[in-house]
Amino acid sequence: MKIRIGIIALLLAGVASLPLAAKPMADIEAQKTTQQVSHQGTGKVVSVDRAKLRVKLAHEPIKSLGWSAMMMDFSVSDASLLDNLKAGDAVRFELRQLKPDDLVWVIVKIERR
Ligand SMILES: [Cu+2]
Repeated sequence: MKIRIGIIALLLAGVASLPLAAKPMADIEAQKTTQQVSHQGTGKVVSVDRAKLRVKLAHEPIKSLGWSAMMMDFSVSDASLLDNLKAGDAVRFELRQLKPDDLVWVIVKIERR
């Protein structure tokens, strides 16, 4: 009798704790993925400013952002992204916002193509 009650208690504890532990985590993950939208672009390096962590690109249109082709400066999320870049390189890159409603798009990935 005691054993059976113990098993039932264990089962109830397991059933009760699973959804409680799992659901908030799932919600947090869902929020992260919706906030971290990224956009892909291609273009050419015009200049690299390693001190300011910036790169000037002549980028092709980025349809997902409604941007036409233009020349502009981008900040990079990490100095190492600029390591192998020089003026004239054809590149593909990925943009993300640091904060959800930020208007500033930062390069989080860039590679020669
Ligand atoms: Cu632009």
